Amino acid sequence: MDKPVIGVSMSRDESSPPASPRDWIRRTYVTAVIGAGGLPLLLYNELSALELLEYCDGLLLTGGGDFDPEAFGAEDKGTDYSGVSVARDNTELQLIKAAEQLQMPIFGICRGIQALTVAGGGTLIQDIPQTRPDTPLAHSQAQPRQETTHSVEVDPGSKVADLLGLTEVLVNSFHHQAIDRIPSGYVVTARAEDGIIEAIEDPSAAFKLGVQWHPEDLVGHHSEAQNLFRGFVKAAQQYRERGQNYGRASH
Ligand SMILES: [Mn+2]
Repeated sequence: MDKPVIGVSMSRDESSPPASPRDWIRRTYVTAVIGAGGLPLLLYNELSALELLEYCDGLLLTGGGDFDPEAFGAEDKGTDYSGVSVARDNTELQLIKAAEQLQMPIFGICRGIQALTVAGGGTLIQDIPQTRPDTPLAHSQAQPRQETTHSVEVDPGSKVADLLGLTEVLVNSFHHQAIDRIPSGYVVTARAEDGIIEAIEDPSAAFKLGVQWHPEDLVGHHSEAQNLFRGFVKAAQQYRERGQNYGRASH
């Protein structure tokens, strides 16, 4: 049986001086997609990667460094500039736009939920410790990636609750930014107990959602994490079966 192809965005190392220029990815994204029955296609940070999207049935937006605040019309108020890659920002924003036009399933993780936010005209809290010094939660945990450290309350009627099979879930947390203004077309479907937004989805789409935690690192440790990838890959399979992949039709 042919597998749905999942386009997976990559990090770009913009370290200066660039000792060894590279686009890279943490392997757990790849293994989580494979484990859910998908075939990952790594999307490098050049605009020609948009041409690869026609071979894809789903778009996975991975974690990584901060967006340039200019991308959402803000002044820098605590962005980690060492993590900013304008090439990555631009590539991902165009990938999202193209995937939206195709009505292709999209799943955003950590920076990925923030990418969906910026693409949808929302804004970001640029630094949680600076903006919310009162929060008792450590959203940048020091524990290993597969360990859960805070809980998230999930909207019972949401797709993310349906996939998780839970309305409260323990998550890992590796972010110092979060959604501020909600992007148009989305609803908030999960929050941490301090109110920080932890999931959004577009209720009008077959599969267009983002989570602020890192389920790819919880696969194999917490069964509900794999369910998010299964649901995403299943939606990609349905997209493929509907023949919405315009590339394949012309090859
Ligand atoms: Mn968090």
